[in-house]
Amino acid sequence: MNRRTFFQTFLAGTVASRLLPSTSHAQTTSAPSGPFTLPPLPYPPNALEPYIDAETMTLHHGKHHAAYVNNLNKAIATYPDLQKKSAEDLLQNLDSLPADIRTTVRNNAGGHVNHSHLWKTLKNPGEKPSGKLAKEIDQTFGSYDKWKEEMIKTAMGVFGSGWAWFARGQDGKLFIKPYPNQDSPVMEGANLIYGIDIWEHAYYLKYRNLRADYVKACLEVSLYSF
Ligand code: MN3
Repeated sequence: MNRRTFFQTFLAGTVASRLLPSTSHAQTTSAPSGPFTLPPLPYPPNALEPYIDAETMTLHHGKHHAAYVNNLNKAIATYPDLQKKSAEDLLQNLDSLPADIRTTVRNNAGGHVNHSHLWKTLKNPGEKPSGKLAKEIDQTFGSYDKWKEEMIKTAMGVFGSGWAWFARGQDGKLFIKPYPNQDSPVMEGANLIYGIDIWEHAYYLKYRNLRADYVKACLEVSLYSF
């Protein structure tokens, strides 16, 4: 089954109804229903086993990511103008936001953007970069293995919760950098390519304190060639 067929089958299946926020739930919760919504996982939660376990995926997507979306909607509930903006737009213009919601938007729009990208880049089995990006990685980091080393070093160096991001800056150059909390390269106008989530919610159920094993596992289930 190729990825597309798989995705279609998955959407048609009962798993989808458990992952997609149901209308009845939206009606009974006090969280505003929009404008931001939780994107469905593009695969079943067990698709990345044994590297990333189904329970972690279910909680990470259905609880943690959902909370960022709900909290972002709540923060802008009384600001109709902000509801028309994209999450990326909000992150790139934090200084222009009302001071009382600035930090909440930074954390939750960041969480929404970072995770929306993360789900799309995970796939089992992982693929190595190909084409133009592979060449650029060789030119920028020396080789794919050196790039991998740099990702691992950056991910291991994050103190507390945060991310290791591989992204393309506004100047067109590739870079790898650590970000605290839910900060995102998007805040600097960069384009996300691939991130490793270093919050304990992303790995603690399966990996406990063994962050290095989790980071290596991420690199096994990652799709870079998009
Ligand atoms: Mn996370």
